[in-house]
Order: sequence, then C-alpha cells, then structure tokens
Amino acid sequence: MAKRKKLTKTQTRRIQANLQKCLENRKPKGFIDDLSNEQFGPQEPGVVISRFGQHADIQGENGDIVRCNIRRAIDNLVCGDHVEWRRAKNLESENDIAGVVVAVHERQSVLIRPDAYDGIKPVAANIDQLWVVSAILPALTPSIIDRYIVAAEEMGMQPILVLNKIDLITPDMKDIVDETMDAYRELGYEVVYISTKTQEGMENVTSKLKDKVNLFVGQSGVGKSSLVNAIYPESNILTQIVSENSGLGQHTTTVARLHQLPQGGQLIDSPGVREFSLWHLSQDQILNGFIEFRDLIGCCRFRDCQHKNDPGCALIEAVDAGKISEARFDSYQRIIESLANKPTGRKFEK
Ligand SMILES: Nc1nc2c(ncn2[C@@H]2O[C@H](COP(=O)(O)OP(=O)(O)OP(=O)(O)O)[C@@H](O)[C@H]2O)c(=O)[nH]1
Ligand SMILES: [Mg+2]
Ligand SMILES: [Zn+2]
Repeated sequence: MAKRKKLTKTQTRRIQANLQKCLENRKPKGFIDDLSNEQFGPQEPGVVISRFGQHADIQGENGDIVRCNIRRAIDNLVCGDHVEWRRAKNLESENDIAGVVVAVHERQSVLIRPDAYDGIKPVAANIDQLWVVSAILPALTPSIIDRYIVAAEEMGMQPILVLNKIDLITPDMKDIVDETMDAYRELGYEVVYISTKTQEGMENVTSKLKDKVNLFVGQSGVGKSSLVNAIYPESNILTQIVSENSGLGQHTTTVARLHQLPQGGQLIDSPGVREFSLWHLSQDQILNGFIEFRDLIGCCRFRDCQHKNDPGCALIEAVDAGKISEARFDSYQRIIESLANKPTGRKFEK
C-alpha cells in the first residue's frame, strides 16, 4: 500500500470543519443548545422522572412532568437526578419538546450497574433506601442478592431484602426458603416477606417508605413493578407473566421511573437484570461488601492473601469453623472470578 502523505494544516482544518457540520446535522430534531434562547423561561429546579436517550421527563416545582431535551454537555443523566431546567414559552404542537435541562446537581448517591453493552451506567441517583426484591418465581437466587448487598454497602447503605410471591411457597420448599432468608436476618439485614397478589405483608413495606427515595431492584420477573403498583395503584405500570419455559422474566420495564407518593416519599421502579455485575468495584470494595468478613480483613497470615487456598487464610478458617456461611464465601469467590471477565474499553473505565 502506498504510504499516505501527511495532511497540510489547511486540509486538517477543512476536514474538522466538515466533521463538525456532519455532527451538527445529526442533532436530534428539535434539539436546542442555545441557552440565551428567548423561547425559554427562567431556570428552575426539577427532578428527573425518567430518561430516554437525549430526552428526559422532568418534574418541575409545580408538579408538572415535562419532556425536555438534555443539553449536550450533560453526561449520564439518570432517574432521580436533581437538575436545573428551562420551560419552553410557546409550544406549537403537543409533540414539541417542552423544555431543556441545563445543569445537573451533584448526586448524594448513585447505584451503578455495569453492562456488557453500555459500560458503566447509573441506574438511579439520590436514593436513600434500596429494596432488593427476590421471589419464589423466578427461583430464589442468593448469589444475586449478595451482589446487590455489595453494591448497597459500597453506597454506605443497608438494603432491605424483600421476598415476594410468598403465595407460591409450597410446604416442601418452606424450610429451605426460610433458612436462606434467615441467614440474611442473622447478618443484620431486614427481610420482609410479601405477596403483591394477596397483599400479605405489604404493611411491612408501606410503613417504611415515607419521605424516602426508595429504589426497587432485582431480577426480571420478581415483581418490582407489581410492588410499585400495589403501593401506588395510580402508577399503573405494565407487568408481564414470567415465561413458563425459562422461568425467567420478560424484561418488561425498560427504563427506571420515579413515582411521587402523595403521602411523601418517592418510588423508583427499575428494569430487571439477568445478572448484576460488579465490574466497577475493586477486590477490596467487594470484600468490604460482605459485612461478616470485615472483622477478619488483615488477619490472614500473608498480607497479599487471595483468600483462595492460601495457607493461614482467616476467611477460610472462619468458613471451616462455621462462622462464615459457605454460600456467602462462594458468592464472594464467584464475584472475584467474574472480575477477570470484565470487558475492556473506554466504557468500562470510571
Ligand atoms: N403469584 C404471584 N405472582 C406475582 C406476585 N407479584 C407479581 N407477580 C407476577 O409476576 C410477574 C412479573 O411481575 P413484574 O411486576 O412485571 O416483574 P418485574 O420485576 O417488574 O419485571 P421486569 O420489569 O422485567 O424487571 C407478573 O405476571 C405478576 O403478576 C405475587 O405476589 N404472587
Ligand atoms: Mg417491571
Ligand atoms: Zn485470606
């Protein structure tokens, strides 16, 4: 192949100008990035109800929910973010974008979920109570609960563990279900048993929501949207039957959405996951997310102990002595092993 000639400065400038023009033409229809624009009213505070690509539904001070463009400079806006936005003064049609988000406030907290396609992505921001929802169907999966607990502990939060669909517990599975959930109680986590179908146990959820930003997370099909509907029927969220073939949910909810409770407090329904990765965390952060391991950190014989089959490992000794559950230690090992499969690329750098 012939060696390429170096471009002159003028050529480079021209190429860049053309590229810029192309980018301008690719702006979504109705995109507004001119903040001096007189078509917009003064800046006001708001909260992100939901985010869809370049748009977000923003709730303003008067309670209206308005579809807005997001200023290009704003990266990673997510449900629950506190923003400053400007309302459009005159709308010609109902489909017009009715406002523009101009700035986002610093977050108090954020739940991150790395995804093989999208990289490290926030799920919701400014949460102060995390509800990890599991169910009898799809099958109760402690390894996913453990992953959410690590994520919550990393946010400095103690999650509440919800077991939904207790109407489906049969006598032969009762003991194993109780044993699984009691193990979390013994670690100090609050566990609530509910059925959104029969309403059993619902008061143990509703009594804890007031004045908090509550985020519901968990596998697809466990009943997060059903739970939000049960608490606040006006939310009218679409739910779908768990597939009879795979026993898995259908990924019915595709974006997180915030609902204001009339009595104070907010509910955020989030899309279900098949797996919850923790690629964005370090080995130490993961270790620290297992609360019963914390007292043993630094007690292994070797400072660089990998807690695998290292001699004198305090964690392995605690498992052997029955002080740490094998299931939890196994979860820890599997999370650490999964870090080796972390996809590479810019999207996965924090
Ligand atoms: N038997 C029984 N079924 C329930 C209960 N709660 C929810 N379901 C059913 O479980 C299925 C899945 O519920 P969803 O609320 O859509 O689950 P989700 O967690 O929001 O799922 P994604 O949006 O995919 O993450 C629906 O068919 C619900 O009717 C319950 O307490 N008992
Ligand atoms: Mg849902
Ligand atoms: Zn060790």
